[in-house]
Amino acid sequence: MRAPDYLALNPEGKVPTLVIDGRPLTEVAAILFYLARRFPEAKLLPRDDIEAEAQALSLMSFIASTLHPARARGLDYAKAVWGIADRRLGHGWAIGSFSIADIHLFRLYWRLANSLKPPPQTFPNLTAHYNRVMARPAVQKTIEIESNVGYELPA
Ligand SMILES: N[C@@H](CCC(=O)N[C@@H](CS)C(=O)NCC(=O)O)C(=O)O
Repeated sequence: MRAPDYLALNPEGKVPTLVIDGRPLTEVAAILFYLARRFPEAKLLPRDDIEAEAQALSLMSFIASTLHPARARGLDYAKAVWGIADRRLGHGWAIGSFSIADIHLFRLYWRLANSLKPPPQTFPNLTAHYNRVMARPAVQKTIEIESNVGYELPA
């Protein structure tokens, strides 16, 4: 990620970057938005419901700006902001039906769950959400592919 070729695509030297016909698109939230709109048959973002779309963007902005970098601000801060996410999530999917906001949230919580390993009752809604997402065949397939290429969680 520090190689000049990669920095030309993403000057921040971070992942992910999606290259669309040679043009780089960075930031998880933007990539998920692109994929949802590019493949509408996957039904990952409702159409014609401005408020639901805005709620998805709201949660993804919170995830990217607050949850994702939380560990760097210490464990107490991370616990506090993940607690906010847990309460905000409640019992169902992030915006009513399964969407890109659930994918973004799951991916970050998956890292937390498998590195810090908080007891399930610490974030009960996130734990239930994690289990529901993990049960999806596409997620199982992705995890299998990642395991086969030796993906390792950051410490
Ligand atoms: N705001 C970016 C954050 C991207 C980010 O922090 N990626 C991490 C991996 S999850 C990374 O590339 N870390 C390696 C590094 O910082 O060197 C997004 O939401 O896509």
